[in-house]
Amino acid sequence: MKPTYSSEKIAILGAGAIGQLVFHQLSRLTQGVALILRPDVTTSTHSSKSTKELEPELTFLPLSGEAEQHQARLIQADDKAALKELDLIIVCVKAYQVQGALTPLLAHLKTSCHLLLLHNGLGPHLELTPLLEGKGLHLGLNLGLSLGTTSQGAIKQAPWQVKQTGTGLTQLGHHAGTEMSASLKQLLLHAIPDSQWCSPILPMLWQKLAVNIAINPLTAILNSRNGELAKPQYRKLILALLDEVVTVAKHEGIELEKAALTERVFSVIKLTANNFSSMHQDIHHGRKTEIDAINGYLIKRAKSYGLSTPKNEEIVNKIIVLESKATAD
Ligand code: KPL
Repeated sequence: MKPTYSSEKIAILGAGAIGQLVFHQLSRLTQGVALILRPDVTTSTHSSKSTKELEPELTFLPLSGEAEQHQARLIQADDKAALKELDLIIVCVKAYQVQGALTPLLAHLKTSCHLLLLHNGLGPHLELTPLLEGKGLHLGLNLGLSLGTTSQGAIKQAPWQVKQTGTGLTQLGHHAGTEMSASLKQLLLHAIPDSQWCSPILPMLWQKLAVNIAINPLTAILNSRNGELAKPQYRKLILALLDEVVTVAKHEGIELEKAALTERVFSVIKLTANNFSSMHQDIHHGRKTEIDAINGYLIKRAKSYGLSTPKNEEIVNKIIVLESKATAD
C-alpha cells in the first residue's frame, strides 16, 4: 500500500521544468501540493485575476509509462493565509531569481516553515542565511534551510506540461536553522527516485558545482553538445578549471579529490554526450545564464581568501561577452 502524507503542506516556488517534475513526483504520494505564483513574474498564465480560484491540471510525461495528470493548487504570492499554512517550500527558480522570489514571502511564513533550495550553482544560501536569521529573530521565526541538487532532466513543453528527459541522482541535506522534519524528509526521499539525504550537503553541492564549472561554459563557448569535451584538446583546460575548484574548496573546508572529480566530470560528459548543457541552451535562446552562481561563485569565494582563479575568470569573461550578444539580439 502507498504511504500517505496528507498532513504536510508543501508548495513549489518556480514552475519551470524541474519545479513541475518535482510537483508530479510529490503528487503521486500526497495530495494538495501547491505552486506559488512568483511575485517577481507576471506571465499570461499568472496574470488573470481569477488565478486564486484556479486549480489547473498539470500533465506529466514520464520517461516510461503513461502520461499522468495531477491537480495543482495555485497560491498567489500575497495570499498570506495560504502561505502561513505551508510546512515546506521547495524553491526551484534559477539561482539569480531566488532572493527576488523568496524575500517577499518570508514575512508571511509560519514559524516552523522549511525552505529547500534546488537550483544549479551555489550562492543564494549565503545571502539567505543572514536574512533568515535576521527575519527569524525579529519575527520570532524559526525557519530551516535545506539545500539540494538534482541531475534529473525535464523539459517544459507547455505552461502546464513537462516531459521527463533523464533520470539522475538527487542529493538533499540540511544547511541552517531548524532541521527538516523526519516526515518531510521521508516524503521527499520516497517521492523523488534515486534521492538521498546527505550530511553534510555542501561537499555534494561542490562536486556538482565542479561538473557545471567544467562543462556548462565550455559547451556554450564552443557551441557544442557536452560530448565535444571528450576530445583530447579540451582536457588541459578542464583540468586547469578543476585545479582551481579543488584549491578554493579546500579553503572552504571541503576536501575534493582531484582524480575522483576528474573522473566524474568525464563520466558526465560521456553520459550526457548528446545533450546541450543548460548554459548552452540559455545562450542559444538569448536568456541570462547561471554563470554568476557557477564559475562566478568560485571566483567570489576565491577572492574572499585572496586567491586568484585565472582560468575561471577567463571563461567567465567569455560568457559575459556571449551573453551580452545573445540577450541583445
Ligand atoms: O547539469 C548540467 C547542465 O547542463 O546544467 C550538466 C550535468 C552539465 C548536463 O548537461
